[in-house]
Amino acid sequence: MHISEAEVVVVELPLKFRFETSFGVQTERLVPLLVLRGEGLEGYAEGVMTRLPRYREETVAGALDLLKNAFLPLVVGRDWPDPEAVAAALAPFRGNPMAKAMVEMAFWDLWARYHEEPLWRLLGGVRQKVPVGVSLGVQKDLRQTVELVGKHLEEGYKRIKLKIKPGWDLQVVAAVREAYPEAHLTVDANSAYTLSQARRLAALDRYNLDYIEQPLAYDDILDHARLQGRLATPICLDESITSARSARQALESGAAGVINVKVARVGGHGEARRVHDVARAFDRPVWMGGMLETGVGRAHNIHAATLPGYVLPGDTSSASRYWEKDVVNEPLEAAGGLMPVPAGPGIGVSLDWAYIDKVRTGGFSLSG
Ligand code: OSB
Ligand code: MG
Repeated sequence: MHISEAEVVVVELPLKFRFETSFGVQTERLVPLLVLRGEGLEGYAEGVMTRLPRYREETVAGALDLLKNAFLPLVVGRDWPDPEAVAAALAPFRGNPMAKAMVEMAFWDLWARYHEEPLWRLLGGVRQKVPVGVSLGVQKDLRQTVELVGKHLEEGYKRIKLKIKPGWDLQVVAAVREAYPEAHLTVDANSAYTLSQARRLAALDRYNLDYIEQPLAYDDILDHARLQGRLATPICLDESITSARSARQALESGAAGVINVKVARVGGHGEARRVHDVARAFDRPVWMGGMLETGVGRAHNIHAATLPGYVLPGDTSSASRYWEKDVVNEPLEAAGGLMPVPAGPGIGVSLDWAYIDKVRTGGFSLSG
């Protein structure tokens, strides 16, 4: 199918909560949205890279430069047989999977709409509701944390993930575990520890966590394998998994027992599906992560999480937790810990242009 035009709109959205992790505090998101147009249709994607490189190396400014000067000039004005061909055209550029994912994911949406199919069906999904939990940032104190955990368990969320860092780890897990002995609990360190702190991390073993997410460096595999040798709790890798190859290496080396898949972190739906397939070949579970997405990225993630290997609850909780007002018209709300897949062709959401124009801070268009 033909791509005739691309439009990038950058919006700035205030978060409803202060999201503190080991790598910083987030109170808003700077979100580049991509619209691909062709055959009278539109496909959408959002960039999950951060303003500053605090999660992985990618930044919004870097992505905008690549999109404008390299990726979009290559894909606009041409015919594409399928999403794999678009991904293959971008593959010679090194790295930058999040920027590449914007193009690939928008094309998947456009492609699915062109075929009048929901995205999940083209991806090979097997369910129409996906199990979800929540990711809770570092709070002011233990009492507030326990209260917040209770609120989300009452709402039906199936797993609670607590952000930890040195000095905010054992005591918070102990307090939450004491209050909720049966809850599915996990922790996410976002690379705040080193292998020399293995004993402190091993002290988490007694709290019956489902897994410990990304304790060590954002680009590390080998030290995680060493650490896993000293932990009973499975390690879940997030930042370190940027491709099916890194997923294979993590599982082969024993660096991870679980993988957090983020479609945009690994370069798009094609690679996310290959990560999923690698994990299945190792008989390991995956779950769908999140990057505080708007309805655009959230809808993509929900569709991708319908594949059979997504057996653990993901981070794709209700959009209304994050935004007073979303950039899409459709509400994306979980009930009883299950997030329904948006219906209709493609990702099943439409843009609220009136709101987008209000929060827009920049952008550009390109036509072939
Ligand atoms: O490490 O999973 C992470 C948010 C931004 C960047 C990294 C992470 C997160 C989250 C929140 O944990 C996931 C979400 O609620 O979207
Ligand atoms: Mg994480």
